[in-house]
Amino acid sequence: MNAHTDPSSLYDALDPALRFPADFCWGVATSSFQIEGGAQEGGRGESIWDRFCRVPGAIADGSNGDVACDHLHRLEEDLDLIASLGVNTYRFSVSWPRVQPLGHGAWSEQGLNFYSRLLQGLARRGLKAHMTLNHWDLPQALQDAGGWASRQTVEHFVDYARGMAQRFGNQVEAITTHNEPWVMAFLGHETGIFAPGLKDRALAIQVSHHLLLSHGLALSALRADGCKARLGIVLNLAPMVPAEDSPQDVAKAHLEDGRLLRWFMDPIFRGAYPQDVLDHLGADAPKVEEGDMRAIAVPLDYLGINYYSRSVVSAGEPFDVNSSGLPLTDMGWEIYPQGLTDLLLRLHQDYPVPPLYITENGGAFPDRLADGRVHDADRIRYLADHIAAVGEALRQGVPMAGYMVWSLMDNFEWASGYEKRFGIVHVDYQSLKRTLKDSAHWYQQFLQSQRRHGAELASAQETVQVGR
Ligand code: IFM
Repeated sequence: MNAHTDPSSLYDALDPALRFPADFCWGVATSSFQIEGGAQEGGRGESIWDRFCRVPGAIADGSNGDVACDHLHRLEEDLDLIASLGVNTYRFSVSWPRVQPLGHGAWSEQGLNFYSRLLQGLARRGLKAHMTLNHWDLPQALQDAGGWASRQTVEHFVDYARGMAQRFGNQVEAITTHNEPWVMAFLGHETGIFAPGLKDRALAIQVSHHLLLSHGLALSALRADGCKARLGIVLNLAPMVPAEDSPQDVAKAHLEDGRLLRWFMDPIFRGAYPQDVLDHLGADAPKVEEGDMRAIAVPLDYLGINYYSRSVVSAGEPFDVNSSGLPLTDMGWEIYPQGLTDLLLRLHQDYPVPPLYITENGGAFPDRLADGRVHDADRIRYLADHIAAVGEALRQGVPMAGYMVWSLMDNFEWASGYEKRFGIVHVDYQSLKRTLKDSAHWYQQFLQSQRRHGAELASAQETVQVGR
């Protein structure tokens, strides 16, 4: 595709027959640490990511989240930007150390006030709020006391969740407990490439259990408190594809599927960890107390899925993504929209899933800002093809409720720093100026066409009723 194609013509890349329900949720997503900045302001406590960014070599470009996109000081401008896209939903996360600097005890009024202004600003613009409580930025004070490996953090999280829901539960459509527990547990505690940078498999497994437990306990507590928001969790999932049809590769793919997908889906929907993974873990299996599994398996109002790519698994040499012939994003991830349809169909078939949201989907590409434009045709193609993949799952009966682009704007991409750009809005990190990329214009037009279609549907229904 020509890199300078007019974005409006790319709407045709979607099957014109593909029209989503009028009440489908369309959004953009961000997270606190990746965009807010203002790290030392308003009494905000230190988070594990603040600390991790100071470890030499931990972040590719040596950067940190001190300023990030300066969203803290550009709230109104950013909310206008979100509204201008024509989405009906904004997914964001709360920085726990901003609202409760030590992770327990005293709350920060200034921190709470920021989210209060955020929610009022969304409401004024007619936008629904999907609020995530934990998108990785655990208060450092809790880490110092053992972090997610300690059951006390579970208790603190439940208190934090209750405090947030009591204050804001009636202003948000949905509350997500955790974003991507797999990442926090395993990249943070087994490979150590993410905060808090630990390398201990047994610890990582225990952390994953505590994240799940805190999710379940928080949901029950919020429901007992009468919280009206819809409650759920967000998992990062991918189909595991054996590199070869050999019994070894097939077995390895099944195990990796167990470690990524079934490790989280089974306890939530079946109340038990997958036995094959427990057997594989042996002495590293988590310590589970009486009642934990029941607590985890509380019903969800929705499940959020973050999808970026498939994983190709080999029992021998690691699979070389360059050999598959599929295009890659700037993260080196294969672009494979069919995997999203496959994943959604499989979840629907294997588990009694509630309404599903794609809470993150998008791609990093080597964007170039020139003459005030970013011609990110690759990202438009990526988004169009993945939205079509969601539409196909919906057509085949999967209860899809929404789709949110990752991300609203370029931001701090964790260990990759600011080098990888996922936004549909470009951020100049010197001036902090925001510029809509072609993909943002494309999304605007796509959503406009969805609204037109929704209006046509509504008027057709009216005609039918009047005619009766
Ligand atoms: O930027 C992250 C996000 O914080 C969580 N999901 C994956 C994104 C891209 O790596």
